Amino acid sequence: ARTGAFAAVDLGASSGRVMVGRVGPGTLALAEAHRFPNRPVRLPEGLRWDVLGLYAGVLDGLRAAGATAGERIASVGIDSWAVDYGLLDADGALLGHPVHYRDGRTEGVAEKVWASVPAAELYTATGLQYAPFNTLYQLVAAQGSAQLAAARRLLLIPDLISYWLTGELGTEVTNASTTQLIDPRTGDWASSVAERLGIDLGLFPPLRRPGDPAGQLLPEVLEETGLTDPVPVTAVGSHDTASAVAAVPAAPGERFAYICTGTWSLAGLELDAPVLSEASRTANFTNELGLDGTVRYLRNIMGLWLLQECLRAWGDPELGALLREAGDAAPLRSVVDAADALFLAPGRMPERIAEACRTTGQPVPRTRAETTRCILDSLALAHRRAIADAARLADHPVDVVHIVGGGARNALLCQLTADACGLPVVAGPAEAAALGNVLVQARAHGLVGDDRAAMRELLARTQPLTRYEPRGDHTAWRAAERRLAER
Ligand code: ADP
Ligand code: LRH
Repeated sequence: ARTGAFAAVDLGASSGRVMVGRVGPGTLALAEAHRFPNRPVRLPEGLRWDVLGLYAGVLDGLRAAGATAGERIASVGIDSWAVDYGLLDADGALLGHPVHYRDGRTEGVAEKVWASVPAAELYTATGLQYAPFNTLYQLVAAQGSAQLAAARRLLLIPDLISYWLTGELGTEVTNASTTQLIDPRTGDWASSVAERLGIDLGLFPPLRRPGDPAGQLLPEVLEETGLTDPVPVTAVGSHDTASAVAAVPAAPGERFAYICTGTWSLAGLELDAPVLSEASRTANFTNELGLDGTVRYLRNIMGLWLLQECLRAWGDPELGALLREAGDAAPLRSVVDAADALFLAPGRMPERIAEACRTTGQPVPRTRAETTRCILDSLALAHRRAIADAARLADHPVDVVHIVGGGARNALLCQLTADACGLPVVAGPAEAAALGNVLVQARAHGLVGDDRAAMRELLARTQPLTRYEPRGDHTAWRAAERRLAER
């Protein structure tokens, strides 16, 4: 039987990795070839991504992937976090360092944008919730800068990596849908919005879709990685969350919600059409594009960022021990709004969480374990609210919650989410984005069928999953929810 080895480059906000997926009839196995930290750099002009460091990690990873596979790499796919981009000059060279979405440059930009295109109109035209880091606001913030004036091309991060690997230009559509410049009803550019805001859509290369061919590794890349010519690059759901949702191991016919938990928690539903109602807008739900014309209807929740930043402030203590202590700490003592953009910027996270507890009249966490418990309770509560709201706004009942991404490894978070939602949670795979990336490549190369449900069944059969049943007293979560709502 035919099998193939596919390399998935998956760049998360906290780490990058290159994984090798071996796919054949009834088999799907994933191995990590290389993992490297993703550490943003604070320059005098602001917070930037170390994109050259990441690209070096990609090249090292592709070399390791060749060794891990022990056979020819059939194709490479690239996904990363959303919204950010690099600009190319007229020679095709990168201009400066891509700006980090947590940089403060978009402060106050929204009001300016809404004066030209009212927020409600923007929502119907693009389906995106308001977030200060959406590419649209970043581009308006950059207007008048020397860099944007010199730019001839704009490449979203995975498209930039793809360009360096192949020399070919394209804009993958699932990630483009996070720019707030795509109409989710057509999957095409929202030209009138762009025009009214003075955003030049001509900067974006033509759209491509998951499964489209995206070039071949350049000779210098083959030399750097030791891979054997030819190695095609295949467009995947290049937004990491699109790839992760594609790899939710739902059973056929299951009415599921998903939570992609890593640096962020993205909690919501897979739908056939966007929900663009005013109620949906005010509830801050987004309609991003997924595989095969699906809509990822979800809310952004701050996610494990809250914990990552505390760990950084505490000098990186061992996570396992801290989670065990947090498990023994008093439940629901204090909660914060984990969907609040208040927590977006880096720095002073334990203090900011303490402040949020104090200003809402709740006990301030005294120890690291209590702070960690506060974060995990707050995330579980935000998960509960997002899933209940999504189900109501999309009129789409939910019987089971799938948790994928790094947070699926956090048993306490999974159990608390089951408790808060009052629903069973199926946790795993933790490397969902890489698996979705691999499966879309394998599908384009004829190794798995077209059917998304069949892809999910393959995942459910081959990937280790853990089930958490909801425990105990529901009223405590309802009370905590009310406590937050009242403030
Ligand atoms: P991203 O793709 O956004 O960089 P990941 O999906 O890799 O994020 O998830 C990273 C997070 O997963 C970490 O911040 C950590 O909280 C959590 N995590 C990873 N491994 C473990 C583990 N063994 N136990 C508990 N949590 C874990
Ligand atoms: C998660 C993610 C998320 C976006 C955020 C900027 O990695 O792609 O879906 O909202 O990064």
